[in-house]
Amino acid sequence: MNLQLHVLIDPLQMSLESLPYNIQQMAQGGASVIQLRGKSATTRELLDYGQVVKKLCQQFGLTFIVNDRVDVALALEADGVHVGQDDMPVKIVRKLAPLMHVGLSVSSLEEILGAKNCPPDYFGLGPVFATLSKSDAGKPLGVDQTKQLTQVANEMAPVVAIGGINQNNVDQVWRTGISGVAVISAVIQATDKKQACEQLLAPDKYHNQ
Ligand code: TZP
Repeated sequence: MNLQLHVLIDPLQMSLESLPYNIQQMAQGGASVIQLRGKSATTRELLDYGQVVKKLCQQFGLTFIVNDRVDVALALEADGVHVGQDDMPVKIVRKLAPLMHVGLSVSSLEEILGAKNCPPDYFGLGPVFATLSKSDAGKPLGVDQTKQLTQVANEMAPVVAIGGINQNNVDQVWRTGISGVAVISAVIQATDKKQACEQLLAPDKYHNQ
């Protein structure tokens, strides 16, 4: 699974009509994973919207992951599901969805070590920086702590960094040993989503200009 760039999309932030163009642009810019994260969407909304997202991911060669909702991931036959510390434990997700990629959010050493018995396929580690996109994201780890925690987590599974990552700070994040970055605002709020993705993947190219 190519972990390099996850874009989290919410039906509230991206209209159904804009999905074909936006997902194509993100794929062309190097995004590798689309994660459907509709915290305030109804189950029906998630299914209807997710079905369209899944088709587009297949069309453009992207991995399709559903946040939190194992039932929705199964119903949509998604490629994977991403769970948090308060969601269904990885061990039970594996039982219910043995073929799915499973991501697990972690934000401390304790949470990383807690995954030892049943590691996910990748960790989502953060928030690296302060973020307005998740009200309960907790205190930012900063780059140094992200690097230390990534070293430990990498023994179990590759790490995708998340939280406040944008085109101006991503180069420091890439130097922490992570395998990918996950963003909301840095791509969703950009008018040119292809360029926004490119800049997250090749920071030096743009910073040196
Ligand atoms: N988990 C930790 S931080 C975060 C999530 C879902 C939000 C990331 O959004 P942004 O806009 O890229 O900071």
